Order: sequence, then C-alpha cells, then structure tokens
Amino acid sequence: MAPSDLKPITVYWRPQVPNPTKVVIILEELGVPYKGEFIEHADLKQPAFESVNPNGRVPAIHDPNTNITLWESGAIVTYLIDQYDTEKKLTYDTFPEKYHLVQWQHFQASGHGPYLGQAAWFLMFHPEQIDSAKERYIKETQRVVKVLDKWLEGKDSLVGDKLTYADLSFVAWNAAIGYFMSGRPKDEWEPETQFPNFFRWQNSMLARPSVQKASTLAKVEDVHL
Ligand SMILES: N[C@@H](CCC(=O)N[C@@H](CS)C(=O)NCC(=O)O)C(=O)O
Repeated sequence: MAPSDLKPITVYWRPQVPNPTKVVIILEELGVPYKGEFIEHADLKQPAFESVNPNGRVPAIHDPNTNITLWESGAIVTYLIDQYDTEKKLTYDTFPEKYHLVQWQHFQASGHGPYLGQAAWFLMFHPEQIDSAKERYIKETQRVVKVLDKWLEGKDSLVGDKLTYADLSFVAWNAAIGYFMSGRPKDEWEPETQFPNFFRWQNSMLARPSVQKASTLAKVEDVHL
C-alpha cells in the first residue's frame, strides 16, 4: 500500500522524551502518516491509557490499517520496519545482518536506555542527592558509550554500510546525555575527545531531517505527512 493510501497511525506520546521520539523518527524516515495523541503525565497511569498500555508509559501506537495496538518502543519499531519498510531502506533481511540489527536493538533497549534513564533520574529528578547512585549510573553511561565508540572505529553505522533502525534507536537517548550531564565536571562527559567515533556517528544522525523534526516537535498533533 502506498503511504498516501494509509490511514494515519495514532502515536500515544509525550514530547521530547527519548522513547516516543525513537518511534516518530522511524515514521518520518519511512514517510508513514501518523497523528499524535498527547498523554498528560498525570494520565499515564489512569485506566483510559492503561487500556492501551498496561505499563502506563509512552510510546504506544494504534495502526488502523492493520488494527494492531502495540507498546514498547523497540516492538513498535520492529513492527513498523516489518510492515512498512518494504524497500529495506532502514534494515537488512540478509544473514547475518538481520540478526546483528536485532542484537543492537536489544542492547539499546536493555543495556543503554535503562542506564541512561537511571543516570538522568539520579542526576536530575531524585528528591535526595545520592552520590553513589549518581556515580554508578554516570560510569555505566560512559561504559556503554565506550562500547559503541569502540565498535564504530572506522565505521559510519553499526551494521553494514548504511544507517538502519538499529542506529536510529540510539540517537534520541544519546542526545539526552549532554542534558543530564550538564553541570558535571568536564572530564566526565566530553564526547568529542573521549568518544570521537560515537560523536561522529551521533552527529551524522542528528543532521537527518527525521531526527531534527522528531526531536523538536512540541505536539505531534500538529504534524501530518
Ligand atoms: N521500555 C519502554 C520505556 C517507556 C518509557 O519509560 N517511557 C517514558 C518516556 S521516555 C515514560 O513514559 N515515562 C513516564 C513515567 O515514567 O511515568 C519503551 O521503550 O517504550
């Protein structure tokens, strides 16, 4: 089905937080129409939204073209790629690339996002100042960024020779690091010198129109392809 024949996918979201942004980037890249359903923070754990996502978090989607409702950003990205990336613009169906993409996607969702999320929480939002927790999650943030930096030596993308959904799953979370590390000593976060391959890769993704649009949307309700 051509994108112009599709009904817009509803994205349940909040602006400028990494996991919903991850989904919007993929929709933008694929040219799939979507519309936003903004969920107030106070409504996330209320029955109306929990009937969409029992975990009470964003993102979630409903696709009226296939009548599926889905939550968990990684699962949503997998669905969008399987359903709408018919030209394999952001993926590979070859062996072993297909599985290496899954590997990096799982690393992002289980070993990258959660550590960065805890770093942000203890540095910015936790009501008490707990130095040992801050230190633990800053170190884990540095460690997982180092994993990416080493892998990206001499490469422009994680798998194969093009940017894929796996790369793009990292960009919104990576962009949050500078925000939660601001105010910390410079030797704790200076990616241009400490993680130059990571820095180059991240900047190449930040320059993409899809990433710029998804990261700066105030309200996805305003946006239709
Ligand atoms: N593993 C989930 C995490 C979703 C998540 O934590 N979303 C955040 C926004 S980035 C949220 O809804 N936070 C609200 C809350 O913690 O109550 C995913 O990848 O979709």
